[in-house]
Amino acid sequence: HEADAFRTDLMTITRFVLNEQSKYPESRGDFSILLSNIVLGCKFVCSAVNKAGLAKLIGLAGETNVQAKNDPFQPEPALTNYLTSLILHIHSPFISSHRCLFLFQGEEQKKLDVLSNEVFVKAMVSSGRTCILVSEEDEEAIIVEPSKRGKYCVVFDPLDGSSNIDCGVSIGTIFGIYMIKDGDEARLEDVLQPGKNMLAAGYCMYGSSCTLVLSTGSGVNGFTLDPSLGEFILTHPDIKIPKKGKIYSVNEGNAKNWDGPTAKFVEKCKFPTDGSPAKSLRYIGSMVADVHRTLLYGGVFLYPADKKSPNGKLRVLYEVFPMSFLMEQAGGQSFTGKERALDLVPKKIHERSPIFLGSYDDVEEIKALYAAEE
Ligand code: AHM
Ligand code: MG
Repeated sequence: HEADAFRTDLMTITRFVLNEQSKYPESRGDFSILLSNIVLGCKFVCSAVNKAGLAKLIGLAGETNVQAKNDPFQPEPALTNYLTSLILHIHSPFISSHRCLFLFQGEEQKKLDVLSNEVFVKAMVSSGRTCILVSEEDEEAIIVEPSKRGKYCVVFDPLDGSSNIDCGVSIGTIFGIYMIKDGDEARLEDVLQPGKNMLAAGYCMYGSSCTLVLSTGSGVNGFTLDPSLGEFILTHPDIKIPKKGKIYSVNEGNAKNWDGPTAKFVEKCKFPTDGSPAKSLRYIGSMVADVHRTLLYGGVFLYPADKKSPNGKLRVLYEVFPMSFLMEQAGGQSFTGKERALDLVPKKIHERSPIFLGSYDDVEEIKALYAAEE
């Protein structure tokens, strides 16, 4: 009756986090509350992302969309009504449905990232457990007003992979959590800390299923959203990345501007000289999806420096650090071309860094190529 037990005794993310919490008798549950608000944000974004494709049709019903009027495809009024009610169905304690509809209308579709940001900021502030928030969408850090302050700093990219939004390809949310001693004295320096000081990190991928991957510093666990329950269920306990992989993942369109070690590494992936088989190339262009595959199947994901962008593209605080934290917790490595990524000390909240992360042995090879260069 193993199968029965599996179906009826579900390890939800809430139960999982409470179990973890019970290991620390002195804990007052603040972290669990913060995390449940992050989970709520992810569920909201997931629901919005799933409806985004339909939102284009809704745009046809509205008066504001110029493009739509010239569109030869005009849906039946009944269909339009049905879709409108579907979109209006997005209930949230944070945003009125009217606002949602506006954000979803035709030309405004890209605003999904703005909507996601609003949801996350509000979920974080209303948790009463945060003091500083850094979002990829906001130029300045948000210092939470004193009456709602707690001791956690959250850095996040509410909807990463913007180029994939309009074509329905996987996108995701990335987050990292720091803790400070005294929330009352929150300062910007509290988030300008090396990634190794993070308490927890994770991402949620809005793909063929909605998957949340989390580390609180003792391994990595993956949860899948069961839409019928509205709960994330533990589906990938204790994820370990294969020691060596068969896949490399990089935007090769930038190859002409790469530095020597990056170019040599990719060349070796395609034309190995040690008798091993050539690696396959997989590149989605959504960091969450590319890293998720790397974590499960092994291999290496890189966004290196190039002549045009000497610091690469990806942001240290809410892209490089959380993903590096997860990689190390899963037994892999993460390297900037100069040092262990988690040792980096950011000077600015939106700072960028080159990044090479994935299977231990593959990153070891990259490190050797950079060492040989010196
Ligand atoms: P974004 O913040 O505009 O979404 O950019 C971040 C994304 C990452 O998800 C992805 O790894 C990378 O940009 C892909 O960049 P490129 O299109 O240059 O290959
Ligand atoms: Mg991003």
